[in-house]
Amino acid sequence: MELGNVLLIGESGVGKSTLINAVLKKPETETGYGTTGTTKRLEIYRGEDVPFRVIDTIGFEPTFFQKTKAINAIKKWSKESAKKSEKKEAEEEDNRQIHVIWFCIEGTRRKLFRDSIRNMLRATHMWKSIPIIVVITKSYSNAERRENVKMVRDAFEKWGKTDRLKDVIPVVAAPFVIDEDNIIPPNGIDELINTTNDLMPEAIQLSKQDVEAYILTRKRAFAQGVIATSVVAGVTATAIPVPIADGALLSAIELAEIKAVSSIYGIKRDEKSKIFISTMVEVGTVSAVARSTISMLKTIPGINIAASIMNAIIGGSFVTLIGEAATYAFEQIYLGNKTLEDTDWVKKLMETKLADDLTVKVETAIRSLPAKPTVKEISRAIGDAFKK
Ligand SMILES: Nc1nc2c(ncn2[C@@H]2O[C@H](COP(=O)(O)OP(=O)(O)OP(=O)(O)O)[C@@H](O)[C@H]2O)c(=O)[nH]1
Ligand SMILES: [Mg+2]
Repeated sequence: MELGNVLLIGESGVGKSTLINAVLKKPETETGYGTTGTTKRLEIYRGEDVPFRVIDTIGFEPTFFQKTKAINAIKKWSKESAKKSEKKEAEEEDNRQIHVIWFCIEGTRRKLFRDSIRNMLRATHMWKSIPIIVVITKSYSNAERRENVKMVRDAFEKWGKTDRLKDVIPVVAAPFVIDEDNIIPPNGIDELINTTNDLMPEAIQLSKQDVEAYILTRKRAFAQGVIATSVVAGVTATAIPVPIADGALLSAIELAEIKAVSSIYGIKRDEKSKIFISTMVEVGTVSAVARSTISMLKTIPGINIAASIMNAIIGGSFVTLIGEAATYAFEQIYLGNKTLEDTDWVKKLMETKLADDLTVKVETAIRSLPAKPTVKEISRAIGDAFKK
């Protein structure tokens, strides 16, 4: 497939690599492009099922010299292809025209917005007809989003470049853990994918349907990320030599997890979603089914490990199971197959999941662990056991 090209610029540490990982499914770096000069300045990524590659500039530092070097590498990359296609060589890879530029700025450093934007505009003036999307990374604060967007728009106006600005998108590219009971999930990536797809040449654009399907796979990946983060919190909280009486220890973590997953699927915070979510937490922590599952797991025959480790594995497994149930439930709502009013349905869904083969998963996790496992090792073992 012919691919479009997105040029990604932004100073070191703003979150370019994290953004690429959020947007692209199974990102891989392309090899065989660079001559030695360019390989150090560019990293080119492509992913599955998406019609564009992303060109990450390395060393796009504040100094003019560094920026020039980074930009020259891109110019060279583009030109090389022009030469090649003149010679009718490398026909399958000759499309090196930039279609969109993503300007990355960091939401938490708004004092720098105006100067960063000017720097990026200057650096990319040779692509002056190419549309720009400003990506405001690390947009953890909802309250600041609107004002940040406005500041970006004002900056473009001030530098007289409003016509180049296609969109300003605040994003969170990886889960941000404020506290074990407060996780901010990825956000804004779907809009970025949509807008970028729209700016690709028509011949390679994904259809509305395909872009929706692609976004759904990204949402699933984000939910997995939230689950992995929550599992670490769950394992940490339960790795204490006190028996879990009723799973109540986990309810704060599970609540944060379910809320984060719900937000990935665009579920609004209101009375209905509150009831739906608390139903899930209740079944997953203090219900009769949860209790009997916990006591059953604690007495798996033939297992002899420290009570604290057993607790941690059970805790982490519950968090995983509930995260997976939440992913499924909110996806069904997102797709319009279910509604937030279907609380009986979700209750049953949770109960069925709990009654399922949790024992096998817990056993698998236990057997793969060393004698004195760390939180990280336990969390990974649980993740692997659930993947099977
Ligand atoms: N939790 C969270 N962390 C983020 C996010 N975006 C960036 N970070 C963190 O910010 C730091 C820098 O992010 P990178 O993606 O490496 O930034 P970069 O722009 O690629 O940096 P260079 O490669 O040095 O130019 C890392 O510790 C990331 O984990 C985000 O959306 N969520
Ligand atoms: Mg990077």
